[in-house]
Amino acid sequence: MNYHVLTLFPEMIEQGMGHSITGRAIKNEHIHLNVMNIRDFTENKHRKVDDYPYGGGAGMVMQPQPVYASYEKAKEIIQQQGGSKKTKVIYLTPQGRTFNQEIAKDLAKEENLIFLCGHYEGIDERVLEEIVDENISIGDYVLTGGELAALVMMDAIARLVPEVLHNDISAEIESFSDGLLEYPQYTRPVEWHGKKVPEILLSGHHANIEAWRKEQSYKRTLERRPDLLENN
Ligand code: 9D3
Repeated sequence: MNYHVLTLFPEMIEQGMGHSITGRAIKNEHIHLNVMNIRDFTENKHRKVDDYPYGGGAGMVMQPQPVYASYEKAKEIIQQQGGSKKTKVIYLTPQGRTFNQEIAKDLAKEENLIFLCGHYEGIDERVLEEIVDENISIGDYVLTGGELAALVMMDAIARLVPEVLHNDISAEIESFSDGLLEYPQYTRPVEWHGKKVPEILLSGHHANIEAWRKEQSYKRTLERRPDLLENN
């Protein structure tokens, strides 16, 4: 999996991807991360990336030239890396369809994902028409730009790349697909703040434990996320 990010805040992406499981996946070369600073592709001496909107209105609009030039550079790098055509350009925007696990699974099948992060009041529509395959939002709240949304998507997609998670955890992904929330977990000590670990978990009766956990999953889903049960 090769991630390419077109952004005005490259350090935000580099910092966000440098830790935990994604950081390790990049180090182990299971994931490649190529961050492009859109400002590096300007052709004016002040490195200006935005201008006033035609027709008037508040704020500034990102100009098409540096966005397109950074996209072309990303495509050039994809060619150099072997030139696979399995590439999607994703524009992070509040106007996109809402990201979810199903979209993550689909995008994990791609070889190259190019994330375009906007700022200001948006990006000139003409370059979006030429390069964007998918418009995606991460939810109905207002962020200051697309970078955190790109990080959320890259994190969710990375753990679906087979080499990224250890085999035991990937097996867990399969069983989680029953669509229920997880059962509660306990570890030592057996009593903490006067609260005891449920007796059944100490019993060694594996069938009973499994039944208890299934019941807990169901009760918890009913209580916290009843919307998940509506199609079951
Ligand atoms: C001030 C402009 N807003 C008019 C009401 C629209 C707007 C444009 C751009 C609001 C936020 C943003 C910046 N957000 C993103 O680029 C973004 C985002 C988000 O804000 N919420 C959820 N998902 C995403 S993906 C990219």
